[in-house]
Amino acid sequence: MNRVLILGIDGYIGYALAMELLKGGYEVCGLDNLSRRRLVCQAGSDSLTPIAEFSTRTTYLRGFDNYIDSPATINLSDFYLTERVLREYKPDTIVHLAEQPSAPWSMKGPRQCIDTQVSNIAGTLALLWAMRSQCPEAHLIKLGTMGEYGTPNCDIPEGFIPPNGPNCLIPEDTAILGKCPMHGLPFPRQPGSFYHLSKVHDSYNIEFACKTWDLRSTDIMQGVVFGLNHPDLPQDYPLSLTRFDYDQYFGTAINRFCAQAILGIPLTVYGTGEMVRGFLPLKDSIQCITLLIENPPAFGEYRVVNQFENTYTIEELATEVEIAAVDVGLGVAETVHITNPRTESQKHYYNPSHQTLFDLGYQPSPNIYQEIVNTLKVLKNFKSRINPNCIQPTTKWR
Ligand code: USQ
Repeated sequence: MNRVLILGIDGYIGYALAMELLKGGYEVCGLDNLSRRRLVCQAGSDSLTPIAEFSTRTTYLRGFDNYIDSPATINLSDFYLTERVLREYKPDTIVHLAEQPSAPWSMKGPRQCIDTQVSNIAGTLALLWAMRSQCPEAHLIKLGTMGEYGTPNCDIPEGFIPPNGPNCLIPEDTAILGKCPMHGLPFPRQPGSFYHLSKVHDSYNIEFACKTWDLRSTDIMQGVVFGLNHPDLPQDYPLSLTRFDYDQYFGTAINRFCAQAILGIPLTVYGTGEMVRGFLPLKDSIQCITLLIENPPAFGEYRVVNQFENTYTIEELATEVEIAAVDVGLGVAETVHITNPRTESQKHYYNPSHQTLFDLGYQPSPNIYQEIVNTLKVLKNFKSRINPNCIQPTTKWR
């Protein structure tokens, strides 16, 4: 039996992942400090999908007989509490999703920036120390981001640092740059926000803990996730639908475009819209994390996987949402190009590898267009919940 501890179980991915794992027969336990709800509220917004209170969600999860209760609302950076949870629960796998996930939030001002880096980095550090003392054999699956790489003018590899650190021998045929790209040296990083930087710092800390304490970890460089965890509106939706954010801080590109199309306001493509990113539907993210749970790295190994279905320009995706909006009867959605609030390359080379998950059996959703259609069909039931005042970007990088 694989006992999985989900950190950040109340979030967009965490809650959906918990339900899927429970349905799949895993024993699941989860923690959350409810910061996502709090920060989205501070941003003047709320989940577009109605979601139950956390205590109601916990009661619902208890209905699956393989859900294991734990002290629910703790801060990871509270080392002694985190250590106690690991001691009592003894997880085989820890899925760490419990971080502040927004780049624009981290660029809003000094308070948001410092909170982002302190809570993300300190939380992961406390977890690493607690794993070292309580469950050094567990597999840490840590949510990093494709944004750790930025947009370098070269191919982006995946890779691993084998047990015993970078000094161990690498077989000659794999020690060729490009084939075994992380043989001892992490790939150079060019993150584009203080949030993305927090994930880079995490990556270095995790890699160091694996090398030094023989922990094992998969660091997921995940692309931008979109969509919902159900293709249709489920009857018990306040319980079984995950949250969905669309505001300037916590909404991501496609999800924001969907909310804009439902409201009948222009889709906000930043700058020229030629930026390329890896994207994946939420259900693909869950499938990939499940595959990683099933296929842990060796003890002492630090493994990096790039997790996305495919790469797209933002402009292409806005066009997909425009077409889907007409198909679901929302009327014509218009796209506007607004001044890019971020400092980012708009026209750039982008060629990240993403073979590892395919080798593990990842079967991507055949059609992201259909995912967008399904998302719009469910979300249009909740049009009245969209607050148009929290959509336009006001936080600028410079
Ligand atoms: N963008 C627009 N219009 C919008 C919103 C975004 O053109 O209304 C553009 C941005 O300028 C950027 C791209 O879309 O070029 C992606 O932005 P995003 O807000 O969808 O995603 P990002 O800020 O990169 O962050 C999100 C998640 C983060 C995760 C990351 C993966 O919030 O937690 O780490 O996606 S990645 O983008 O691969 O770094």
